[in-house]
Amino acid sequence: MAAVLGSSGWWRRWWWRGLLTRDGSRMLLLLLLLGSGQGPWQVGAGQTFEYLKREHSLSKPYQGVGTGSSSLWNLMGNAMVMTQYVRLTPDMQSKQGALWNRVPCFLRDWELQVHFKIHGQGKKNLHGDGLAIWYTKERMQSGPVFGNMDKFVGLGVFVDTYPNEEKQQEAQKRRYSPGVQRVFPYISAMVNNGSLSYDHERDGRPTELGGCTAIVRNLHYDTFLVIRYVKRHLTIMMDIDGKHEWRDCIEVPGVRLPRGYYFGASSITGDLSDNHDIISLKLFELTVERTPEEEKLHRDVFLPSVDNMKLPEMTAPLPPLSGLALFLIVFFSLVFFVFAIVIGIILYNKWQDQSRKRFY
Ligand SMILES: [Ca+2]
Repeated sequence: MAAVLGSSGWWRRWWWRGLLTRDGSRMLLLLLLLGSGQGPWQVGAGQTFEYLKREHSLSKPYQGVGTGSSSLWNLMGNAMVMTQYVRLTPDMQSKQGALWNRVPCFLRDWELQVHFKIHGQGKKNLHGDGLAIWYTKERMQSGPVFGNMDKFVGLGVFVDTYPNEEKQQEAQKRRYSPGVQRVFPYISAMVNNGSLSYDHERDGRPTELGGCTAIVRNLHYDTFLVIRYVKRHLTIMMDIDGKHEWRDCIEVPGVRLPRGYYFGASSITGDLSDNHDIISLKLFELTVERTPEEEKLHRDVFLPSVDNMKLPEMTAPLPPLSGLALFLIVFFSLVFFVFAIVIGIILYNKWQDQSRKRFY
């Protein structure tokens, strides 16, 4: 058993997942019965199947990474492909880099497993700034939010290694009220419809959906993050203690994300720096059953939003006009126009008649 489960990363991940499911023993039995090969695998209490989607995944030896239009993944800025990882930024000041999937994702329910490593020379709080994982409408747009554009449209998950807000408070000799301070490195999530700015000076506090402390720097074991999106439920978990267990970080129901967005990862360094490496990104399609009511509720959306959370400036666009509505508007406009011309002609003739009478 140990030989089977321990030999490849794939099995290990499944083994860990098995430990986490409520029905772990059943999962293990299933693994042993099915032997090796690709999914689908049944997870949990018989509701979910998973399939690895190669077109949205990245792993060694990174053959599909490059600049060409045939590449599955494109690099930006200072990002570099090495043999064991894709380095978003090196441990040097003022660098930024990104990695973007070229294929839009049209899955309704998915899970992204991120194997990453953040390490560098900097001692406590003298390193930065962290990395971000994206599921957004736009791709390959460099900017100030961990190397990506501000006012993005979609989901951003940030592994923030530098406490900007805390450092400012310290400089102003102010203290946090208890329960407000966040311990860094810190993972947080943000959903944006393109109207919100990420507040870098406050580490995204005004717009965060949730977050947790994640001590992830300079570790000698592998660190993972998983972003799961199932039935509009966003769950973020991490495996950063070297214990091969997923630990809860963020859970938000009612997250509406459109389909057809792109997965990406980005990072930035400023005065402080770190190596920000992506070792693998594995996207799984989750096949879940929906009741007819859920089917109705989970219809496609055109803009990202979060239920019961009034984010400032969040405004939905007017629904696009249907063909019939457009036809009726044009038709009645024309009728009105013709009617106005006819009235105009009649009035003009009457006025002419009257002025002629005045002459006689
Ligand atoms: Ca920060």
